[in-house]
Amino acid sequence: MSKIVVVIVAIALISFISWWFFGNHQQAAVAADVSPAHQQNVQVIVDGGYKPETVVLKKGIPAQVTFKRRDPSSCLERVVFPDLGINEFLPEQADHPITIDTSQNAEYDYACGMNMFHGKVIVK
Ligand SMILES: [Cu+2]
Repeated sequence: MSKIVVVIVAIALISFISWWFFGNHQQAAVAADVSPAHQQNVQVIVDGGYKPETVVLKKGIPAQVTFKRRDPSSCLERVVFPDLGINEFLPEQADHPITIDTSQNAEYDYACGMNMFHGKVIVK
């Protein structure tokens, strides 16, 4: 009887561990709104990190990601897209749009100036 209990506990433990390591815990990505003027825009709030962390843009439609920095710390005052050669200052409490190239499928990682906080823009 106790053997059965041990086996059940072991199976439960293994399932939990594999869920923990291999399960999908990512927060949902947010898609940009496409306006009638054929332009897409999505807002990212900068406040102790990036919210949402991942945004999805439609390929082939001009796009801007508008960063709004609520966080006063200097850590998040710059946003860097290494693949796009973008390194810009984000004024506090203001909308700061950044134009993203949507001509091809891509995943652009971005980060704060010190590479501590990370986000991603997906074009597809
Ligand atoms: Cu930083």
